[in-house]
Amino acid sequence: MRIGIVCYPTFGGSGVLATELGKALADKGHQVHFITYQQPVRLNEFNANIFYHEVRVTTYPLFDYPPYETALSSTMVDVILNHNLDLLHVHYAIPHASAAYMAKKIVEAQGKKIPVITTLHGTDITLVGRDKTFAPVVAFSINQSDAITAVSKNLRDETYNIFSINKDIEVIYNFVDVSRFNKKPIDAFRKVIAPNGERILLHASNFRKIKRVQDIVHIFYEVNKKIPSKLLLVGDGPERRSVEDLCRELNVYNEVRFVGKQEQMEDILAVADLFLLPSEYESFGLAALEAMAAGVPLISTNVGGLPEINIPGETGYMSNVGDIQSMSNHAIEILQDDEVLKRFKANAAAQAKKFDIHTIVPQYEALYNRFCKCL
Ligand code: GMT
Repeated sequence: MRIGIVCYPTFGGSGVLATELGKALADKGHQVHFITYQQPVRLNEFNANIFYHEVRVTTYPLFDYPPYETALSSTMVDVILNHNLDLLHVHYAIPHASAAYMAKKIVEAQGKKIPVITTLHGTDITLVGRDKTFAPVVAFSINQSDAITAVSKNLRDETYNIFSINKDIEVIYNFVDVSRFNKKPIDAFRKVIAPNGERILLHASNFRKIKRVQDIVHIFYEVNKKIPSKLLLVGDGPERRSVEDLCRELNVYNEVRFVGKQEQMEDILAVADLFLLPSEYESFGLAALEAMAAGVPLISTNVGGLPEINIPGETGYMSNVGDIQSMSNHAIEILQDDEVLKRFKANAAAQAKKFDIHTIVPQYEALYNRFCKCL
């Protein structure tokens, strides 16, 4: 099958998921065409079945806002026609679903039919998508998609609550390549981070407000009073400065390492003991699933799709948003005893297997097949 994948090429969960999906499909013999404004960060290996088409936006003095969506639709048209695509799979509704609708209509006028599948990822619905600036276009273009998927039951339900959607939304969960994350820790790396065998707490995100990274510092502050520990913060974003300030204020800066954006998450996760995700909302929590695949238990909030992956008392614990005390207590409970930690680690790894790439990718293929007569 010849599949066009449209996504954000950045470290965000939707881009990571879309890229991993494209790579997995290419490994299975499909021809995959990525259409984005930049090479996706996880597209870091050569594969003869993978093609990359850059969306270039022409600048012109008249344009205070260069029309990216128009350039994206035009690139889609070019790729659909010149590579005879069988379907377009767009990740994150804004502006990918409406750009795909436009491209579909343009090629239709030239006699080419192409199904469009839209995967909803989270903030494209619950945060940005519902904003009045975008909502009518988002709702229309979702309804015009030939198939719609959401990454959790919660996101499916939220989409029905927020928009008037007259089609089925199929749930296809985020996935992880369990074999990739099942790695032995690199001793030298662990020693650099925790020279005296301290427990390692980890968080990875885009440091947006919705992630509540400040809560992590407060939780770490409480844990560190009781258990010798270090905090590794992976990623970067708008809240980074304020998080650093808080670390200094609480006098834990020397126990915290900001390692910035990282591609080799499997090596970092291999040395971690606990993953913290105290988000305000999380449609699924792909970063947490990757952690669990590496055998790292999860302390999270109980919002969005997180209850669909985190089993309290087994793979970790869940608390209300902002309940730092509860999250700290749970973290201490897991970390203070070697045997307890070992049990939680094993459970986390076992739970991640339910979301393995080999289970979930065939669900996308089955969906494609329903809309494609080419196989
Ligand atoms: O988490 C982010 O802010 C990035 C965002 C994205 O779309 O790039 O992630 C969303 O999609 C991921 C992949 O489906 C989900 O695992 C994340 O939970 C979701 N983030 C939110 O809902 C906040």
